[in-house]
Amino acid sequence: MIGVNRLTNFRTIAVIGLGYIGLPTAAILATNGLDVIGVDVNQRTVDAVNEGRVPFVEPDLGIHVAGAVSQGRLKATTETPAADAFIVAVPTPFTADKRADLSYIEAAARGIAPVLQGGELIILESTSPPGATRHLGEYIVSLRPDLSLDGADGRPAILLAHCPERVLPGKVMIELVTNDRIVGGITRRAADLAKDLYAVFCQGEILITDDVTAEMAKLVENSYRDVNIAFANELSVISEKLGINVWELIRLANHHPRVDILQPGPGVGGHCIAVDPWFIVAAAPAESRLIRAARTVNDEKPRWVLDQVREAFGGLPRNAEIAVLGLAFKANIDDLRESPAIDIAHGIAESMPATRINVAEPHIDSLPGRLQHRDNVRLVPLEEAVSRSALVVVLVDHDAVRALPAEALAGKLLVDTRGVFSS
Ligand code: SAJ
Repeated sequence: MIGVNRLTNFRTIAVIGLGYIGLPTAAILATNGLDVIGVDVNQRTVDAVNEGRVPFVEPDLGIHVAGAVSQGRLKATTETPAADAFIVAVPTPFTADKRADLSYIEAAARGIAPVLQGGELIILESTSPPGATRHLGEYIVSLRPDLSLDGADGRPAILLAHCPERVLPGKVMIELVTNDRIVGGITRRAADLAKDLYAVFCQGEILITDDVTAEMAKLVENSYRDVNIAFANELSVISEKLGINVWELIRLANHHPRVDILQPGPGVGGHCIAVDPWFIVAAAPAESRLIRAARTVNDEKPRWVLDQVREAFGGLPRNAEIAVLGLAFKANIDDLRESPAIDIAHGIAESMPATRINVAEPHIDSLPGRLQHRDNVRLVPLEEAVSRSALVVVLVDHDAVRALPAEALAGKLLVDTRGVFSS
């Protein structure tokens, strides 16, 4: 039970969801001396963690997980155990009408509710629409009417807080420690306790606010980035029309002391930036005009890239092959979620069924479902993809792609959505 000082407050932490955020958080809490039980519905994930392995690519995470497991501080299970604090880090996908799907959060709540005694801290880390933390708390209390969110009617309180994760995939183990953290409590006591827990490993500032402001802060950060990427993507389309090099244009404009334009790409992918702005749009549809427009600009970019590819291919012999470099949603990771590169590769394969498409993605062993069943698509090593093909489409600026020698590309047509060879 929750006591007075930090070390006795939190002996056992349950982390619900051992994905890209939950597992790093579990590992870092464990390597900082807490007993952590990771919970996941996927038995293979649970088995991997118990063997000290990480079922996805994230630099430096492996060493943390292996160390925590070998010290006996980190265990994984499919059943939610009793704990002093619970960190919920499950997906919040969006529905067909672009609203947040809270079903994973509710499933986590159904696991937590039976093991509560009152006094536990429950932190929602999943990126959430405004009101989700309160919804989680009220949902748990509806399952456990003997508890409350504020000690009302003498019922023991459970302490609900939202602490959005803001780490960058690929740099998670560094940013978990160094980023500032926002902690929004349904009550001040919940926020204070959550701050204590994050202080175990977070060296950044831990900033306290209410639950809805914390939820919005996370959504606003990603929308800010989305709007700025949309600006860069729009510039790339305008530059193409004007016959100028967008990377040179941005590089020059960024010499101004108050201008810092981001980089265009094939579109915006990942589970965060392509999704979170919609949660704001859903909460305030009439008012979110710029946020919605940015989403539309970024969502339309893959279609524009596909048109570029088809135009470039038009001038080649009919038996020419196409290389597609990269499928991940950004450089040096294996995450294919919401990846515009997959949409583009799929669009190329579908619209040119007689053309062999040589996909190179150094971070995966087999093609994802949407590309697997297309007869004209093959996953091949990078060098082979380039050497076989007359048209090279760069979709991800992986280090391995950047390292390709200029001679390998000599004489080939290039659609370079990342400016790897064109900037
Ligand atoms: N992208 C561009 N041009 C750029 C920057 C990014 O096209 O100049 C594209 C990327 O290729 C990728 C997408 O945008 O497809 C998103 O990549 P990202 O690196 O901007 O962000 P994520 O999705 O990996 O992580 C973001 C981060 N949010 C912010 O930087 C505000 C991270 O800090 C969050 O923790 C994460 O979302 C999250 O989980 O919400």
